[in-house]
Amino acid sequence: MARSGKTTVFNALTGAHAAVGAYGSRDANVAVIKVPDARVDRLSEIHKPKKKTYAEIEFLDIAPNEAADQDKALDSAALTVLKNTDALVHVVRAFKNDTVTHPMDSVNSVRDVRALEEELQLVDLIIIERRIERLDKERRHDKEYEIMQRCKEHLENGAPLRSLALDAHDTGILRSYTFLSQKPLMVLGNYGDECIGNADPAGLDAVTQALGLFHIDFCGAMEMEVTQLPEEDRASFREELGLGGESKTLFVQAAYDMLGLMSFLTAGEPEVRAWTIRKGTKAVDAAGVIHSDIQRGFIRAETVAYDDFMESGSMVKAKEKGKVRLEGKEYIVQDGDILLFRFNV
Ligand SMILES: Nc1nc2c(ncn2[C@@H]2O[C@H](COP(=O)(O)OP(=O)(O)OP(=O)(O)O)[C@@H](O)[C@H]2O)c(=O)[nH]1
Ligand SMILES: [Mg+2]
Repeated sequence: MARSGKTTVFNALTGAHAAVGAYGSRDANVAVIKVPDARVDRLSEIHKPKKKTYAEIEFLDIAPNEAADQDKALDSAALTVLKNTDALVHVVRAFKNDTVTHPMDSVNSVRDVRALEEELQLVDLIIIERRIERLDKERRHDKEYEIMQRCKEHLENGAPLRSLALDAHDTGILRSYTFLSQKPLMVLGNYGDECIGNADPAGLDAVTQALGLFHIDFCGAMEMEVTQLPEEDRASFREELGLGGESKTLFVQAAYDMLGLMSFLTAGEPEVRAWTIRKGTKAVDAAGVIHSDIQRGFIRAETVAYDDFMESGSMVKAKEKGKVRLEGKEYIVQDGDILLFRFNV
């Protein structure tokens, strides 16, 4: 929704300096953040690599809908951007600020959460109805038709597609549509400093729980201020403001949980690096994230858990203690595994 603090939150999380309050700018802001990971830092202290590489997340901050019909948050430009994302973050206004008008004239975070959910569902429903019409015309009453009917019914009952049970085959058929209500969605309550220290002042816990959505609270304006300070001053400033833990880390954690992601690590003298994969990924597919040659020529993955490695202090000691395993293609990689792939090309 317009003026909820999207660009402010975007700046806070990415360290970018996109113009805040720039109503009517049409292009999306784009920035990449490095995923904070203490394991990468600790391993780098040990290996002293030439290069230290964190996992990355790309953020898009979409422009608001400045069309006359202001109760719609999304216009066609915004929809096009959103379709190509892995997940959505709904920045919901919870801050008070008399100089910033709310598109619906009053601040009501619970209403806004529901409104966007309904809007996403409606966008999908329109596409599905058109598709069904088309299939009817062509008399193609096939598997796709059947799934479209199920989706339609589900949406008409007021539920998002992300809560529809689908098998792998159905998911495949729906994939190219990139339905918005099927994407994971995180509600980010954007609070002003008047809310620091209060528990859930806008009542977002209950509504997000009822809708099955992830939810975090965030102090956009304050966090942006902190991000724009020199690194060494940030911690003490956070403490002074009562901002608590590192909110970028909390945000990334929530995003990883929501998407079912985790990291494995590679560590050596040239580079220490974190790689992002889905939970449940096999070793051979994890290899493919690094390079298709390593996947194709996969022989074994030398594997040690991060904690075991740290306890041992070095690879040699970890081997002596029997903490290093040789895993095959089917091994399910665990969060924090340090992997060294043996391969043949
Ligand atoms: N008091 C207060 N003001 C805020 C907060 N977050 C954003 N604002 C103000 O709200 C206005 C809009 O902020 P933006 O970050 O541009 O919001 P946006 O959602 O990107 O706005 P559009 O892109 O125009 O839809 C600016 O004047 C911000 O200073 C906050 O946490 N507290
Ligand atoms: Mg903006």
